[in-house]
Amino acid sequence: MFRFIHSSDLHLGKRFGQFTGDLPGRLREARHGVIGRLAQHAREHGADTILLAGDTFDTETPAPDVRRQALAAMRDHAPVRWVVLPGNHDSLQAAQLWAMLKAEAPENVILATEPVALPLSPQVALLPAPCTTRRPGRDMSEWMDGATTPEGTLRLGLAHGAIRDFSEEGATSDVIAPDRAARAGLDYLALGDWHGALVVDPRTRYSGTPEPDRFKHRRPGEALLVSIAGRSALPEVSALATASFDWQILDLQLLDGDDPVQVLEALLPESRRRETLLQLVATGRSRLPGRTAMTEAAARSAPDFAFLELDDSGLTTECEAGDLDLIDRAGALREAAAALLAEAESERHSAGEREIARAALARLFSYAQAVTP
Ligand SMILES: [Mn+2]
Repeated sequence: MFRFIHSSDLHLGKRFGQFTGDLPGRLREARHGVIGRLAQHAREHGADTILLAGDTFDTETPAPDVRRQALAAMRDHAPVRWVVLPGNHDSLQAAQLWAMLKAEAPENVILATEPVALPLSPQVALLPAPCTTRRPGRDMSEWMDGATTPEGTLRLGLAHGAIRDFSEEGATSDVIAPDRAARAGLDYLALGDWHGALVVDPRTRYSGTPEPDRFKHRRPGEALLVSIAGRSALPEVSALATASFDWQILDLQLLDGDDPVQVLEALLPESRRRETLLQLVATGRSRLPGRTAMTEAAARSAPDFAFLELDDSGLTTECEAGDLDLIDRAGALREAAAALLAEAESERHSAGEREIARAALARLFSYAQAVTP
């Protein structure tokens, strides 16, 4: 029985420049913390090896502290053994990075930088397919088909890149053959690149990133615990929870008659708000007062969360004369409100312009509410 952990896409050192305040630093630190969480799972489950299927580092030139502290953390968890594969973000083109890693790597860190069989034990051979450049433009796992390993040895593949339609960055030029495991007689093919866990076939999986870094995948961060009983056995795979932050997209669908504030508040998670990044996507229809109240409710709750963003660009505002009456019955304010409403709903304007008009109308509405005795 051989048992190991399959992970990928740690993206250590990622900057998260789209966020402000302390959050980028907290998210970066969480990625470093994954090293310890993976090692703890390895100890608890009796796995002695952790395969990292590429993009361990976010860039070809990670800051020295990112690189050195990652290696030190890995060393601290010996005898757990780490296998680090060059991905597309940290490809072999980053010659300086890999030279420094080679010089600094502790004994329990194996750099899988060459497409040659690596013995993980007398019974287990690892066939790595390191990315030579950011976009190799060919299937780096092809060599595995002809790789010879001793009779009876388990054959594990380790590769990084797109398969079929699954490319994290929308590129499809360097596609790994979806049936590579079968073609190369692999017992298991550990893939990286796609940031959500994904089963390609019983012997081929993407682990996804252990610490989510975007809203796209709607999956928690996880790593895979893989056990293989022998050459003919199918791998047994289970997911291990590894993330410290939750990234959630929540669909806020509003129907006529819904109270948008109630719908919003029922949707917000109760616990772990400080570790939760939320994207609320509002769709459907809402009246102007409800919409304004919902925006204000979201703004009131936002400080509880690591991040909370309300995207209401897909929400249609229903505005009746009575709603504009709440701003003013006549005069300059009323005229401005009517003009903004017309702009917010005009097909002649771009989505961005309509959004600005909508936001201005909502603001005008809330000012009017505030000054109404
Ligand atoms: Mn990646």
